[in-house]
Amino acid sequence: MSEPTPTEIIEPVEAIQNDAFVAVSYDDLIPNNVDLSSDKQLQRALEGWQPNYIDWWKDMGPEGFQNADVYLRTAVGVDPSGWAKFGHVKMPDYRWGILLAPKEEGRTIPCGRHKGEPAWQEVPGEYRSLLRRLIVVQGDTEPASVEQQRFLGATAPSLYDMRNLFQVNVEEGRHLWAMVYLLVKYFGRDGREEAQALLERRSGQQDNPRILGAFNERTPDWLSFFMFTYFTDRDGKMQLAALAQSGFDPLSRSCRFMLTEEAHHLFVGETGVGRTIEATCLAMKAAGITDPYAKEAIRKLGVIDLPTLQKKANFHMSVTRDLFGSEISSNAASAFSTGLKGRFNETALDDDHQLENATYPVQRVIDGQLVTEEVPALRAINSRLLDDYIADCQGGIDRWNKVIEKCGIAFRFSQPHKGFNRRIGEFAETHVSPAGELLSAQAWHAGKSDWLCSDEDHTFINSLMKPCVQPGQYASWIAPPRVGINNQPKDFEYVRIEHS
Ligand code: BYC
Repeated sequence: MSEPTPTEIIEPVEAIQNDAFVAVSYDDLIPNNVDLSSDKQLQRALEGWQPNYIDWWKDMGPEGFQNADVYLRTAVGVDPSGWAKFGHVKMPDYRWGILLAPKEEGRTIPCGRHKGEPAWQEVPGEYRSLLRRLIVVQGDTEPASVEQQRFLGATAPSLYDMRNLFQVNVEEGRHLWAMVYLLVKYFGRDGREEAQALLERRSGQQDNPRILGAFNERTPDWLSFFMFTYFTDRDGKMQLAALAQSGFDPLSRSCRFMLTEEAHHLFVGETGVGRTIEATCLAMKAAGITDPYAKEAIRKLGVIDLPTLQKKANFHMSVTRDLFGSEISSNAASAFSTGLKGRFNETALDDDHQLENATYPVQRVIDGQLVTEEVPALRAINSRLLDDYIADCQGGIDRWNKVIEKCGIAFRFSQPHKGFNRRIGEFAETHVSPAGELLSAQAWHAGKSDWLCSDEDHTFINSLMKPCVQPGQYASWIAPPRVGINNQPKDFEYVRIEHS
């Protein structure tokens, strides 16, 4: 899979409809395409937040590589046909900016009780706190992921991968800027306080953790990073796509542009896991091993056996499914019927977009049985987005399976049952196997190490995490990419680390 072009990237979310090129002003301290210099009060407030952001980046951003020159992509416009430029940059000098997709003249609210009314250009007063909460939750995930990944530079399997990590990190930083802009511009004093609090919560910290569960988990190794960028960034894609349908137009425009950046993160995840699988399959083939469960023999080759990769994927899939909230949720019903958050591909769906009388099938556990129940569709909005997410995950999994099939190995990756290893929602109180059987606590504990990585698996994965920083070299457990970033040659020096 070569890196998608911006046009491919935005297709699934019909993101930027307007062809008008909206250049980004790099003359201002804060690059932007929102004419920031015309609003001095806002400009001052954001320029006041900026040094705190840089302090946070230096404290909690990539550890040890702040002086390295990294081949980064910076947005220079929001036009799908040419919005980014590439060049070596030190990360703290990255020009984090405020970028909104172009305004669609005449846009109307796509869903809920205000459907068809002109999209809001200011915060609708009666929905202020719900809207602020959605923006804060979205914003909180961005610095959280940077914090989770901050130690990975030291064990990068190649300069190519190290560069991709840092690209993802700076763009998550930019996504934080996107939400902070909305808070500071539209929510006055409490918006400024929330913007500050976004820099104060810390992933995994007991006293002041990040808001959502998965963002307090550790990302201890590169395999976790690739799984995270495939599965958890995909929650980002789905949630941003739903927020891109917001009746609050500035949020919609922010999310539409964020989606173009998100596509690269998904690419990093899909190809990272795919290259790991490829290295395993090729090493097995060269050694004449056909049994994917010959764990010890496979691990001796310096690659990760496929069943362990499935276990790792099981963890990331289940933790990420929790990010959709409870399947049946009155919060989600309010967000939809107020018009603040739509569904995935809202405008393309063929229904009344109000759902007052509609139902949606939700899987639940009732009296110790798995049942599918028709639930009022408004209350099942999270469940529907989760189903859309699970369907969206399958494409990459199918492509991974093709790699294995090509090598003639009898193993296929699959998604565990929706209820597997859940902490939030309908299945939080039950144990469900990957195959979808309801289990006693005892049976769950007996099977757990077959379904999720054990300490021993983690120790093995960790033992492979040795840095590989010569241009063009790759660690044993991961295959080189097919194509370089921006078509650079195989031995390109993506990160110049001599000064870091
Ligand atoms: N952990 O009715 P409920 C991304 C809370 S990822 C902890 O079940 P609701 C990215 C919930 O906050 C996308 N708490 O769910 C990816 C609520 O608390 P309050 C991020 C949880 O409200 C990779 C209570 O439980 N964006 O961008 O319908 C790298 C009851 O809530 C969790 C968004 O999520 C949890 N997993 O939906 C970088 C979009 N789940 O408010 C970035 C914005 C629920 O009663 N957020 N709770 O104190 C939302 O749309 C909603 O807040 C949620 C929750 C979908 C997350």
